[in-house]
Amino acid sequence: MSTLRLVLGDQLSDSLSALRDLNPAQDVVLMFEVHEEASYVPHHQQKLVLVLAAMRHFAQRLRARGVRVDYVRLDDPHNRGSFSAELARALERHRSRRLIVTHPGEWRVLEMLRSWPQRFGLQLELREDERFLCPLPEFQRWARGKRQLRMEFFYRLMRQKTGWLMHGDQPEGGAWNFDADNRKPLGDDVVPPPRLGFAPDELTQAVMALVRARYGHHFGELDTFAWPVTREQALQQLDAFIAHGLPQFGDYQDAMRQNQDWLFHSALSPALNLGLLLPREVCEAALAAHARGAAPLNAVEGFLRQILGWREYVRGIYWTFMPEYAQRNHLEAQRPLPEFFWSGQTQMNCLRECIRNTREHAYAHHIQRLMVIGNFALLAGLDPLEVQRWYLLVYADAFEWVELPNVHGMVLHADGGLLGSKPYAASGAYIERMSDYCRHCVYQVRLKNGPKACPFNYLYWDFLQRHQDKLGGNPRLAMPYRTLQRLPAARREAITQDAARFLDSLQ
Ligand code: FAD
Ligand code: DLZ
Ligand code: SF4
Repeated sequence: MSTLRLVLGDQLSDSLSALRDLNPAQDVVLMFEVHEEASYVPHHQQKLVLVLAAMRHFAQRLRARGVRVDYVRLDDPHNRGSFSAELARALERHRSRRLIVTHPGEWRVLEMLRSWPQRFGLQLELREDERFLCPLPEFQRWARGKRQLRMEFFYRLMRQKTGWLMHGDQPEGGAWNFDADNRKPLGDDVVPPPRLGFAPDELTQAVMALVRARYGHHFGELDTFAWPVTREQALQQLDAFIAHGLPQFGDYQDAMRQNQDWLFHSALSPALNLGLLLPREVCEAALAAHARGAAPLNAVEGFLRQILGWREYVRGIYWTFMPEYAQRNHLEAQRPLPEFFWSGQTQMNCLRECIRNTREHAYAHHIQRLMVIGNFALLAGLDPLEVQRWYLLVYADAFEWVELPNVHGMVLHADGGLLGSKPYAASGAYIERMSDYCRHCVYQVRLKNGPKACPFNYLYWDFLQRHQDKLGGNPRLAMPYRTLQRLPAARREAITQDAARFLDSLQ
């Protein structure tokens, strides 16, 4: 009897555990394009093209290796539209009851897979996703019994485990992190490298036509699609980043500039999350650049921290605390998402610019996601479920295991401080320091109150006032709370009124 091996849309890696020990003479790889996955949230059109085009190219790659692939296309007239229904059809076609799958990236899909043995009388082998650097049991051993989890300590452990940037048991350069060096605003004379875009080939163009026809009403532009959809392209993008982006990645990691959508960021997250690149090889490429003197320590450490640290950490949090994690709303935020999250039509230039970027490329870099859009969602008290859904559908790299902890934990503090010790709340001064957005804005960032004042300014203090009971005792917020206590009553009143006026105007 043949063994069926299901490969999901974000499992496009040669080394996938579900493909290990595959017998090409007997086994069949199943891949399904299904409407349910395209629409459980209405993904950005570029994200749909990315996933489907990468799946089709991966199927070609497997076939070229002599693997039998049973691939169901979205426009197949017999397509029943969901993983479960397509599996049922495949079981009839192949008269097999043995299925191997690698652990999926989403709780919803895991639950679905777990229902299959009983539903279909199936022998299911669920294999660990070995593409990550920290196996889940290892993360869970580390997390067990800890009252607070902190990325920094997890990251140090991972540095010791891998030996990356280590001299014996000491970190290279004498410090675990160089964040203080990594907060330079981008001077007008600094020119970031151009994006390495990939012109869609025939296969990708066919997917673009399909997505336009079926999902043309989804958020986002499609004509600007230029993501890598094959491993070869992803490797080219990695090489380009190592040569042109990495050397200044650290310095300008937190910077933002009007009409500059990529800066020194790698834009590798979609390729990483689909499995076209593995985190180990990406980290090793950066380490090799450092070893040959082509990238400084602050850049390479900063980059490593994102992948070896944050990426692995948020995955551990997701799988340790789901499904209850998704329901948390520590700050009891309930405001609906304002319309401008879709249209981009707001007078706040920083938000307008980050949403434009998101519409055009299904991409925004970390500080845009965290300190502009996320900061606004936090200060305005937007409903975590609505915010989470938005982030999940607008970004090409968004898969729930990585997106949800970033939104609920890092941005909204909805998890009550499990992922990070304090909310990343900031006033307009932060955005002014790290970008040129305020130069192009109708609001005045130096004004604290009144109709012309930057809304981030009064929203910031109003947020702290509103949540004094939950956040007032946080030692990392002691300084702003001391400043708040010292504000005259009239100023505090003006803050409350300005914030109420502004927030009411969002409806
Ligand atoms: P670079 O700046 O070049 O960083 C290198 C790599 O580090 C990234 O490719 C990514 O794999 C990893 N990385 C960096 N920061 C994080 C992080 N906080 N968590 C996990 N990995 C990280 N990242 C996703 O991959 N998918 C998401 O759905 C996603 N949603 C986010 C939502 C919010 C609210 C925030 C604040 C962050 C989110 N991130 C997400 C993390 C981060 O913003 C993106 O990984 C990054 O912007 C991708 O661009 P890049 O490849 O140019 O990153
Ligand atoms: C995101 C996505 C989309 C849009 N379409 C498909 C698909 O048609 N077939 C498929 O196998 N996977 C798709 N995916 C990715 C899945 O939703 C993914 O497996 C889950 O998000 C779990 O990470
Ligand atoms: Fe954003 Fe305020 Fe600056 Fe305008 S003034 S760009 S709203 S931070």
